[in-house]
Amino acid sequence: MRSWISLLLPVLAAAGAIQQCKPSQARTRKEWGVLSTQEKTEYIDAVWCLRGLPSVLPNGEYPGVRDRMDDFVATHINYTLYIHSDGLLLPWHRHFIYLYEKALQDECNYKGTLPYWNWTLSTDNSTLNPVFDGSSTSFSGNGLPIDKTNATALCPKNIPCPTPGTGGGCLYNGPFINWTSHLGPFSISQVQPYGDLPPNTWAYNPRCLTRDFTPDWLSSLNTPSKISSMLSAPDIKSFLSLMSPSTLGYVGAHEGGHAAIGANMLDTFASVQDPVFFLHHGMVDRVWTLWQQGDPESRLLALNGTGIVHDPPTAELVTLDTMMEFGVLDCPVRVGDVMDVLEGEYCYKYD
Ligand SMILES: *[C@@H]1O[C@H](CO)[C@@H](O)[C@H](O)[C@H]1NC(C)=O
Ligand SMILES: *[C@@H]1O[C@H](CO)[C@@H](O)[C@H](O)[C@H]1NC(C)=O
Ligand SMILES: *[C@@H]1O[C@H](CO)[C@@H](O)[C@H](O)[C@H]1NC(C)=O
Ligand SMILES: *[C@@H]1O[C@H](CO)[C@@H](O)[C@H](O)[C@H]1NC(C)=O
Ligand SMILES: *[C@@H]1O[C@H](CO)[C@@H](O)[C@H](O)[C@H]1NC(C)=O
Ligand SMILES: *[C@@H]1O[C@H](CO)[C@@H](O)[C@H](O)[C@H]1NC(C)=O
Ligand SMILES: [Cu+2]
Repeated sequence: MRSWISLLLPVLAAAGAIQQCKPSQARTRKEWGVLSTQEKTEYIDAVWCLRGLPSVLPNGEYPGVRDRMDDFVATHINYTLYIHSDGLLLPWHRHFIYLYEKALQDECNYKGTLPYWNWTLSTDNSTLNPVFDGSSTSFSGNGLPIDKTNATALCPKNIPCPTPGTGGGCLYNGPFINWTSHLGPFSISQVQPYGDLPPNTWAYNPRCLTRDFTPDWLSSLNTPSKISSMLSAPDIKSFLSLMSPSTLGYVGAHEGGHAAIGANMLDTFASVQDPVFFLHHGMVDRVWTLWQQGDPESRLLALNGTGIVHDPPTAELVTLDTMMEFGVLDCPVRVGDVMDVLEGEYCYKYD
């Protein structure tokens, strides 16, 4: 038996079936702000490139899917009710943003890695971060201010009610000023355990990309002290209670980032339509990775929660053998195969 395996190993390795990640060769995902002007431009160009490629999903069946970017949007919509506020949030989104990074590299010749948005860096009441300064090397800034007279305030149960945002309308500066959303919008009330996909889920509804900067969310949920509490959380359950609690009405740093950017980014189903989604989830994945690596023995394979949004009591707990689906983006993937960013297909680290 042993000799069989040792005979087979070089063959498999040569065929590419086994690619051992050498930690010293892992590629580094960096904060947006430390990239050079050229690196930023290359990333932004690659995102526009993906937008220009044809979708894999057939447009006849999915009218709102117009391009390769929308393959990612539609896949996320399709699995939304299984991958949020539960035990699949971290593993599913880790693989999802990896597939996006790979598409930028393989299909758009992007040479860099997926950047992330450091929630606590240079946040102020107008820009959140240089990611959003509206310059030609940003992700564009806020949306235009809209009348909020009749808007209903979004008030989670575990933080003070945030002051309403300062935007709400279309982007008006920066590289994504002409970016369009094609799918949705969907309502938060459609995010229900054991719910169905909303009616007309795949309808084509072209419109501008919107944002509504609401910094109060960050100052409650994504502060340096919240991040250090997360990094020192004794177990995955307490980690998740700060990152993304599953109880309905409660929020964590994951929700904080979405809500601080606001508008389209607050659309649980279709938030992927804002290209900055991937920088926010880069940070979510980074904090999870740093936590895991802080005590690999107890944390690397730690899971808690179910595979149904908001962890209803009757849903099954996620295990390392739970399979996750990615539609046309990839074959189903075992949760156990995404736990280590230096194993299997992965070979990356964060600065
Ligand atoms: C994120 O920003 C904070 C400042 O608020 C800083 O202390 C921390 O080192 C930053 N992390 C990275 C990776 O840039
Ligand atoms: C942002 O802060 C500056 C000074 O710190 C203040 O002048 C300005 O009014 C604030 N803007 C908003 C929208 O709160
Ligand atoms: C707010 O609601 C009131 C009462 O329904 C209505 O008269 C008003 O036009 C609305 N304002 C806006 C800005 O939508
Ligand atoms: C956005 O579209 C308008 C009108 O089509 C055009 O004038 C403008 O140059 C475009 N801006 C960018 C950044 O592509
Ligand atoms: C994981 O979470 C569930 C609730 O979703 C809870 O019942 C269970 O005890 C937790 N398990 C661990 C090991 O924390
Ligand atoms: C949505 O999920 C179902 C069930 O896994 C699958 O059959 C279908 O192809 C998926 N559609 C998309 C757009 O990912
Ligand atoms: Cu998501």
